[in-house]
Amino acid sequence: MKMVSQLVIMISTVVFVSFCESLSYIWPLPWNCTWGNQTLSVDPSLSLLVNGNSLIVQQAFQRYKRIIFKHGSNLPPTGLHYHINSLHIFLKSDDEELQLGTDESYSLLVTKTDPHSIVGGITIQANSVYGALRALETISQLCIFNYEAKTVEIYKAPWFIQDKPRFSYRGLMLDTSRHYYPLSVIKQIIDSMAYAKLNVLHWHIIDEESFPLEVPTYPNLWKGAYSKWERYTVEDAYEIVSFAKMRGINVMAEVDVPGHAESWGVGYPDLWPSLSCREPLDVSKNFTFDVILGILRDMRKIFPFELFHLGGDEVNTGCWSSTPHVKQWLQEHNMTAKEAYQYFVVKAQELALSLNWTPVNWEETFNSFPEKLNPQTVVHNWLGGGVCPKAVSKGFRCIFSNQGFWYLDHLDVPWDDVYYADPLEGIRDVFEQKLVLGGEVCMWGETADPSNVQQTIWPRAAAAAERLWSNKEATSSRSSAQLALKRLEYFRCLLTRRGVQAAPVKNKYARTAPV
Ligand code: CP6
Repeated sequence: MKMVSQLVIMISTVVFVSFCESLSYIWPLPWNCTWGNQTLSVDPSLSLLVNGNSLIVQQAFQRYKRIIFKHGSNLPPTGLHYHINSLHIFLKSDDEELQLGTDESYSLLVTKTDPHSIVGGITIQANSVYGALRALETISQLCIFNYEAKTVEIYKAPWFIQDKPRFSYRGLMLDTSRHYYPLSVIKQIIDSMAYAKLNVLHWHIIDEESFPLEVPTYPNLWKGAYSKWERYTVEDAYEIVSFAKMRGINVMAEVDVPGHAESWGVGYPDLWPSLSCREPLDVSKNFTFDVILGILRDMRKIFPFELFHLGGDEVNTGCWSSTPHVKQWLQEHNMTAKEAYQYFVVKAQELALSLNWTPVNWEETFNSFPEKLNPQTVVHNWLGGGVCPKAVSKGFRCIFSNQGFWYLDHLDVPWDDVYYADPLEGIRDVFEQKLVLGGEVCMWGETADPSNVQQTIWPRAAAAAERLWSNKEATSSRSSAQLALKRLEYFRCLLTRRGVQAAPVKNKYARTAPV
């Protein structure tokens, strides 16, 4: 901190102190910014000086250099102090552990080189390597290619930015059961998430339509894949998890039980109550829970993230009561079909907890039997009724995904409805607010595949990403909508420049002429 205060004193030409609404558009909006009126050029041989040995930071630096100098760059005019050729990163720790709540804050200083000091150029301070990654993203958004001079420039220097996430969980859900996505597409989605500072990929791998994941303990399960070419090996899944980690993104896997599991029975028909009742999974058989435990054990080796999603939504318990052997089992155990749903969910939770995972469940589980859920449970909202205020008032943690705002397959929801939805809506108590981990936009797969998935995700996912990252006060007044729109249009262009097929921002406001 001492160094930063010295550096701040160096800034003599600051003209603004505010929430970062300068003409260098950054998305999501940083918490605190000051800037000036100098133009600096960035040397294409920009070098990295970082303490510690983090491979993640070194590789991120190389990735961002490729982005920043994508168009090539002339050497900037030499001999000037208005010329940046080094980037210093000061890390408090080079530990690469990535979990919920890993510190992603950073401060960033961009100044002309001071001949009397080792600093000057670009300086990042961060508590963790992941804060440094967020800072690199911000820097890349400040770097602008000057098509006349053919150099990369930073306008409005000196910059001093202090930034941190508003929420620790900033997710995107991807459904690979309804349509299969090749690894290359998933990787591009992960890359694009990092551009918007999203940090959790919720991988809804399996559902009723297909079972694309290899499970070594029960090798027939992926007979439920659409084809041999539309499935993920254990190595593929590892590759996704490590690719995401390099970008500061956790992968939360989901095994949705007992509903949405029809595809499991393609390889193991005993999991179906009967041929006319193929889901929910057969609650009456021990085999069902053996298979769940086998899947979870195999997946535990792949997914180090502390959260694991057990689904629990849309369970048609009527299917159980109308199947003779299940009906008999219910009678023997003195259970209604509804109680069997509770029994199933709680049992699945116990299996996940035994593997040292924190269970996440869709909100119907909380709506049906809140007092039976493990107190560690994270309640995942999706219906429109506002479950998070209720869940946190009972001490549960919550993730916000209200389908009226944050379901990306609802194509009629405009970007500004996405933008102004808030995970803390209806929660006043500060302690209860802290139980809201954040939120997630959901890209269900019925109507999306590699041909349109990026256009469906972006730009609206970016609107949610800013809600989850930025200061609410700075981004929630309807009067600032015009400015948010301009920045979002700019971010959408940034995505397309980086090869992401983001759709145009559709807006109710008239587009203004270029300035
Ligand atoms: N699949 C699963 C789905 C949905 C859910 N779970 C879903 C339901 C309603 C809408 C969109 C998606 N397709 N497994 C609900 C959590 Cl509108």
